Amino acid sequence: MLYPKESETREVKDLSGVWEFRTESDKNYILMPVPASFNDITQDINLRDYVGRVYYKKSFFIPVYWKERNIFLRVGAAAHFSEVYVNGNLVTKHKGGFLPFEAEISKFVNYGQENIIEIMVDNTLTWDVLPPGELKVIEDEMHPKGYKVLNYYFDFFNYSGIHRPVVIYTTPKVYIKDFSVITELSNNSALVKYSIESEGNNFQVILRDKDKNIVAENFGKSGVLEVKNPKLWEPGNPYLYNLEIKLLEKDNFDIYRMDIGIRTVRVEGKQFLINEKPFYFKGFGKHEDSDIRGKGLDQVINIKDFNLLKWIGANSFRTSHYPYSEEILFLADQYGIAVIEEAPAVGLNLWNRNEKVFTEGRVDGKTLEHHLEIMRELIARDKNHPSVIMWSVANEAATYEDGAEEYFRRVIEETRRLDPTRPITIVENTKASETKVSKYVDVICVNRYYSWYTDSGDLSVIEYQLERDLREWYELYRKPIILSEFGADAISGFHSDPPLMFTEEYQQEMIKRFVGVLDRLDFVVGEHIWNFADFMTKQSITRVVGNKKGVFTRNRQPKMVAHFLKERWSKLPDFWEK
Ligand code: GCB
Repeated sequence: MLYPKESETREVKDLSGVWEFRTESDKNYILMPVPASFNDITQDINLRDYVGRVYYKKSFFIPVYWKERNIFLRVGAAAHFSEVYVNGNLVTKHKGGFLPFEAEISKFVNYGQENIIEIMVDNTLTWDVLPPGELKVIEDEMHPKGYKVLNYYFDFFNYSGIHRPVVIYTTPKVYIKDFSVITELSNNSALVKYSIESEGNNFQVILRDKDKNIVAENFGKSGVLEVKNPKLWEPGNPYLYNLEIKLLEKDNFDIYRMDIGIRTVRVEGKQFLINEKPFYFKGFGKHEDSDIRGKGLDQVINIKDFNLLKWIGANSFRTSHYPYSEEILFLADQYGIAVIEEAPAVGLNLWNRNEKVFTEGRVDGKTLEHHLEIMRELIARDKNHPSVIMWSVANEAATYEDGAEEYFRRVIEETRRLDPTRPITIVENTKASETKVSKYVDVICVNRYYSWYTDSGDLSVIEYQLERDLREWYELYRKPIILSEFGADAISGFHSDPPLMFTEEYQQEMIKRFVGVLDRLDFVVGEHIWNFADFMTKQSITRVVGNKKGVFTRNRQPKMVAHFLKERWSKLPDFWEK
């Protein structure tokens, strides 16, 4: 699925801005920004914690000359179920809150007149959407009749609404629907293999370097562009070429351009190779989360985040726990930050060994169908980003359950079929000997919180426990390992010596001890700290206005440990033979 971009043959009308908004039971509309989560915009606690349907509405105009074109309406993401109406006609529906969807609306619009778009968004979580949840009616003497709660088992607030831009764009009647590129290296040249999806037949494909010089050209619907002495894309040194695709048909002349990178990725033995060099992941699990905006796209925050990643010496992050916006991936391509892209499969775990998750009525065949569909949509959206170097199919699922094995075998097999070029991982928090799934993936990602959730407050256990644990993973699977989460809550401004939990000292000392172990283990190919910044969660007795494991505050200011990491990561190269 192509990102909507302007060219000589395409126009894009961005409907971002102020929309009218109401909840299902409310007759009156209020003003609501799009994109943004609706939760933190007003002073109304009922809206902050609202569960159910909401309606967004806006008017727009379509010029008469657009009659000659196809007109598409595209929603970047709306959490979690959506229906889109144009002038009262249902034009599309979508399930899942973190991927785009679109519909051709040419026959539903009034040319040269006002049009109305309405989007219904429902944030109720069920067991057949990812991430899952369930609306429970509580029937006991302590609660009034009909009292409901939305239960979910992931650790971030269920921000809701239209989170990414809504745009209208045009194409010629016959147009470039999609394309994909795969890059390969041989000696001093690179092969850029492309294929175009279109009803048209005559194409010209041109690859230009940064100075706009043509470096390769071809004419088929699919083909190979050969680049002599290619400049490669890699973390820290992200060279981008511009690919221009032209559909050369008289009445259907179409042009689409995208910056692409030439690079290879593969796993061999203990190593994660980018351009055949052993890469070491330094970075974070992140969130799309910021004050007031919630999960709404904000390029101010996004560019600040990339500047902070550069400042601290990070070279990668994981899109924990869902696909991030396309805008973020374009920035990752440009800043040279490698991305492990994760499916929104989080919360597939009830944290109670006596309660099965992979069972009929919870994570079952319907969930699997949706998960497979998500992998298709995700790969279709992001296959051409050089920054995306691995897929993560889930975070901390109950992979020790029997039902998890067949479920994830299917998800991983489908992911590999869709994209044989990128390694696949699943992020685990089980013991090495208990998971039934890690044998199917290429890279082992593990999350560990020694001295935090276990032996709370006792930093002295870290070295012993972590080393033993990681060695066991390597002995069993012989695959490269990334420590994909470790960290401690630290409330900015809380200090103590000796270090006590929740202080900046404790967070720093914990992270220091963890990375000390990683340095000794040659099969460990990366360290991702949990989390880049403090973020909002649902309210609970273990969360102090959200999760405070950020190395930066929610307002993107450094805590003590940020300086330690900056120092460490500036000395650790991106590529090295461990
Ligand atoms: C985890 C989860 C992450 C949580 C984190 C924590 O293992 O993957 O979503 O936020 O722990 O802080 O508890």
